[in-house]
Amino acid sequence: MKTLFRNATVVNADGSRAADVLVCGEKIELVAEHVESPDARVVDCTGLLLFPGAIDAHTHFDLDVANTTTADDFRSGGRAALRGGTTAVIDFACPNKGESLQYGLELWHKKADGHTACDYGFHMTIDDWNPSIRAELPAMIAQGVSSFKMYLTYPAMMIGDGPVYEALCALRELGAIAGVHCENAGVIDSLIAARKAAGELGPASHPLCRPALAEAEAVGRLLKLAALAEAPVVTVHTTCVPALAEIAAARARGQKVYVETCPQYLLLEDRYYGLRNFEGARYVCAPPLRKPADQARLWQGLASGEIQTVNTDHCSFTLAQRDMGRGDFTKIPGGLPGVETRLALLYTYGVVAGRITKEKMVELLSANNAKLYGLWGRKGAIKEGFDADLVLYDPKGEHAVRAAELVTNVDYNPYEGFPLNGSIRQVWLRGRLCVENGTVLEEKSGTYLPRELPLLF
Ligand code: DUC
Ligand code: ZN
Repeated sequence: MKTLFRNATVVNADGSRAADVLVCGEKIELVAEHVESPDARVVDCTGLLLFPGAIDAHTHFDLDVANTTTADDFRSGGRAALRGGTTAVIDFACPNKGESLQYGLELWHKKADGHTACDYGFHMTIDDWNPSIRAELPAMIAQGVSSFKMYLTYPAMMIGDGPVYEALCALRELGAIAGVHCENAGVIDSLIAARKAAGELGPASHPLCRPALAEAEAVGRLLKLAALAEAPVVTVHTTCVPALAEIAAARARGQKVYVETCPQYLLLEDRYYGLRNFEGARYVCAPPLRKPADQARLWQGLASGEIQTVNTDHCSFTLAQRDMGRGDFTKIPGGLPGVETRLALLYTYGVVAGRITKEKMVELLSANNAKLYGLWGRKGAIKEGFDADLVLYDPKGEHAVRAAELVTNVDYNPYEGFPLNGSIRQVWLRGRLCVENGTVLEEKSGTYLPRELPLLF
């Protein structure tokens, strides 16, 4: 079965062009100024932008956090992703300390296989470090897991500086890469104890206990560990001015550092934690939302190329789940929904606002994630031989984010009421029409993506 996308503006990271795109089966067969294919069904793309399917390389579906489980599992999360123009997610498989990586990988396959609407791969969390975990790394890579996650905070996850250094050495030897959550655990604990002692137990205390400098300290330390290990590394959900200064210093030393940020750090502010009636709880995530000056610096970092990817850290909880933290802000489960709104937010507040070009948006959402996470050649561009993952975006019109219209499994949205420019008309996954005008047509069309080693750039 062939499909011909006619008269599109095809947007890739390396340029845009007016073109026709011929899809045969799951793959893009031809991109050219004018294509004739009499047996193909034709999709008229006049006036539409054609983006490669976005990749969200930072989601947490069906994850146990703080005595509860994220509101979105692979069913609802995959559906929300696809509806938002994200045709592939890379979720974090997360064994508990004491469990093998293989156990964690199989558990995540059970959660996802057979009922995910978008394609999916897994990063593996290293929250324990010993000879048997080290010995499992090649088997993970053989099963398509070429990226790993480590934490410099959270007692249940962190492994300490020595093990982080050793793991970075091991991953460098294997050609894999780690993304690291950078916040200083000791400083956070100390600040939390002080707030509790002062009886300051509401959400307004949350950002005060996780200051920008505590993130920057951990970023700086990680980058020195990575320098010692001679390893490339990713700083995930990077939020602030001082963290970017540490990254610039490491690059000046000659290090390879890849930087991820998220829409919430570009668009939402720490003053929201002070909202009345416990509304601040809706925004609890780690690291926390920062200040307008940090937002401006992040946008500048996107435009300048200092930041390579925008992913969501989608980790959703309902308002009832958030209520678990009434009376103790440390018990509010942390994380925000985002997988369904990322593309339209970046288009509106990045491209239409003149902060980034549409080609840069595709680089941040699709191409760089594909390269860094071993999917390039299949995902991340509208090019011959790549998967036919296509988003037809109509730049005309305006609407607003409304939680009630979204399929993400939460009863609020942190961007409620934010105006959006344009809308997603259709989403195609490997040559199949899966979303049309907001309706998800295919619920289980996603397949597991075994990934190659990172393509360092
Ligand atoms: N931060 C969050 O806010 N949620 C999930 C994990 C994380 O690092
Ligand atoms: Zn995360």
